[in-house]
Amino acid sequence: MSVRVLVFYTLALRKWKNVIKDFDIHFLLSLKNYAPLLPFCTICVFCQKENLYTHIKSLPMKKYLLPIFLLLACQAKESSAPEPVLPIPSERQLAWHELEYYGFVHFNMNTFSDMEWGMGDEKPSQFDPSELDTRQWARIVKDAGMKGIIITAKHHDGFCLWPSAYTEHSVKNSPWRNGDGDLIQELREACDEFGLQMGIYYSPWDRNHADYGKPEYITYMRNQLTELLSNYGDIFEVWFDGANGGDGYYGGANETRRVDKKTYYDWENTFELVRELQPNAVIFGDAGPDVRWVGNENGYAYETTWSNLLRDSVYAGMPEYADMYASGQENGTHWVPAEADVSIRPGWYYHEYEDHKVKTLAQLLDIYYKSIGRNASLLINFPVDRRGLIHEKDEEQILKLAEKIKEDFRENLVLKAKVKASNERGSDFSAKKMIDENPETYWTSEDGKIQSQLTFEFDQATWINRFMIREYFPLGQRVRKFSLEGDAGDGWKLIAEGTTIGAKRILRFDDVEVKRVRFNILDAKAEPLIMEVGIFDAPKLVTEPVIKRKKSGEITLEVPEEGVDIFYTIDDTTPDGTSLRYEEALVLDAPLILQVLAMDQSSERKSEVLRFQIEISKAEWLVLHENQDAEKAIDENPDTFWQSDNDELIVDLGEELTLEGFTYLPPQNRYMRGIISRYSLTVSQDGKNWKEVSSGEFSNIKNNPVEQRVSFSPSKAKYIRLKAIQTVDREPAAFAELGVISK
Ligand code: FUL
Ligand code: CA
Repeated sequence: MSVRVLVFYTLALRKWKNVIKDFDIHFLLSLKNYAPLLPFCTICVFCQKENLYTHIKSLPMKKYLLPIFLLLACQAKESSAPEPVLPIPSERQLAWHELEYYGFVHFNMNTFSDMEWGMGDEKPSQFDPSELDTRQWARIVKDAGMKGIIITAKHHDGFCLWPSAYTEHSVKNSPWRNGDGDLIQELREACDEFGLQMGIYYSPWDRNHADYGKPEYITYMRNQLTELLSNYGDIFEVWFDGANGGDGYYGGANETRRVDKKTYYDWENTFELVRELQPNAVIFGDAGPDVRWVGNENGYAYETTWSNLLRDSVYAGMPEYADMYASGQENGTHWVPAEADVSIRPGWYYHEYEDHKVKTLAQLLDIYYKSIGRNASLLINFPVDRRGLIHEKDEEQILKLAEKIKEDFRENLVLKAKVKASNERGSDFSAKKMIDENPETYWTSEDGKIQSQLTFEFDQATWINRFMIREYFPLGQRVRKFSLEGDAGDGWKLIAEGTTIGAKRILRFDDVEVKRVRFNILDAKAEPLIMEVGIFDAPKLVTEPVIKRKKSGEITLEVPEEGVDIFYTIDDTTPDGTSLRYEEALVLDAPLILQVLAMDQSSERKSEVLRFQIEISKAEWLVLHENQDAEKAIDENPDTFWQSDNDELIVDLGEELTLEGFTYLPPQNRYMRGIISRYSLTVSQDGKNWKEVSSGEFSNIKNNPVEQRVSFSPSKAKYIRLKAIQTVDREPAAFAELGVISK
């Protein structure tokens, strides 16, 4: 073939490629094979030729057509979709992946018994919400941007939220709706009204049922699942909890009967039943089979998170699961993606004493980025309260998160960039497919080309701090190593690096100004497939500073994001951007009032102003107890405490002061023991002669274990002694922190 002919072919091919860009290439190819069989010319219906073949024969340039078709054919072969890399998701898993974010509701007997794991001996009469309103849940969940709700139909204590025909331990024997209520049905209606999906949590472990541990219980469980999965419409997820107190830690009604978690539930047949009744529902469990537990209850997935799992090595409730399997395996045999579950409060169930412990926006945002941003779905729990409502504080926080997520992803800057890939597998898989906002299209490279660079170039220097990337996972998860670089005009600099991508990976980094961004795929199991890329410039998170104090008296103020400034005053005026700027730890001449404010000067956003009463420092204080842990009662750390075996705490203040009151912080850990409810406070100038200056009760401290502030008439003291007259649980008195109010 002469060079001229070759050049001609190439040019002709280019032109043809443009013409047929939007044409189905397979259709054209089939024309080549079947043209003689067609009754008339399909391409040019007006040419009156008998068929395409006779048309081609009549063309003057016909001798070039065959080579062109051949070249096209080669081209077409090259741009056929790559082979899948197993394992790949099933249809039901694909549908589940689209949800990404949904709500959990823990509401059941524990709400009324004030427990996390009820014993199973509770009475149905205890279940009595006063204002239960599933529409309120659905409205909040919807406003939060979530796509569904999973409800604890039956928890470990065995109480059922629907009137099951197989037990008396259910709503039908409760005062709620005079025993005519069906909470699952009410939730179904609310979900339908708000366009949400509904999922069912069902605890296999049952502390109430007399047959638990025997084969009869398995029949009971299947009967109940049949009710739940037949009578309430489409269920998107069936959540089987792996917890089982039979591990020996917790006593309970039937704990004497140990079960073999691997075999007792006969999962194979139980799953088959679920499949039969709800073929589209995914089944959640430690070992899947469809969706797996992330291995912690903090809502975090791991930097490396594979959707692949060595599923046959895992069983629900296995002790080594979290360490060995939770992050998935590159060589995992089955597609079992991770779901991160976390409660918006410390407990899964509502406890009034956690009203002051609802997660902050900074914490929730962190959870969002570390779950959805790390190839997991996110399931945030609302401990619905005794009224039967999501608590106002929980609502406020979850809506703040929704607002912030919207803000962070408001504008996808990638749409303003020119995008290029180091290699493309034909026009069907061009780099543009990563920014066409179509989840069905993707960029990929030619066979064998694994290491790749994706470059995004802006017209002008642009500030960025988030990079989002998604693999086209229907053909398997592939990428095992990547890096992200930015160039402001003076060469490429590393911004971030990592391992897995999966369904979605979001990289969060400090603000950087760039003209170009380059995403390098350094290693993958096969040709990488990228469905979507996003680049964002999220506004800074401006929340009130967190204050911390050391025993030395030093005060530090912290905000979650760099670049946000803190301003403060100590003269009782309200701080603003012209006040003292916080730069290093403060040592202040207390007592005084410290007022603080966080501010992002670039956007002028401000936090609320916080006011702290700063008391004299504890630097010179001594606890008069032999026990070395006693120090924890005055170490200015709210998370440490000391439990005193004689119910009292004596402190030497180091100098004589005029006191006007004292403060007491009860323990703040999850299982607070020894909270003082009635006390006596005595003071002394010499450590020998004591005088009581205050006594009484800390009302509601059990339900609201916040710092207690008590005033008394001014008294001189070098020593103080706080003695418990009574503790909430009759345990020895515990002190997280003792403080004074001085003149
Ligand atoms: C755990 C249970 O023991 C907790 O009570 C809660 O339901 C949580 C979601 O799962 O395994
Ligand atoms: Ca402490």
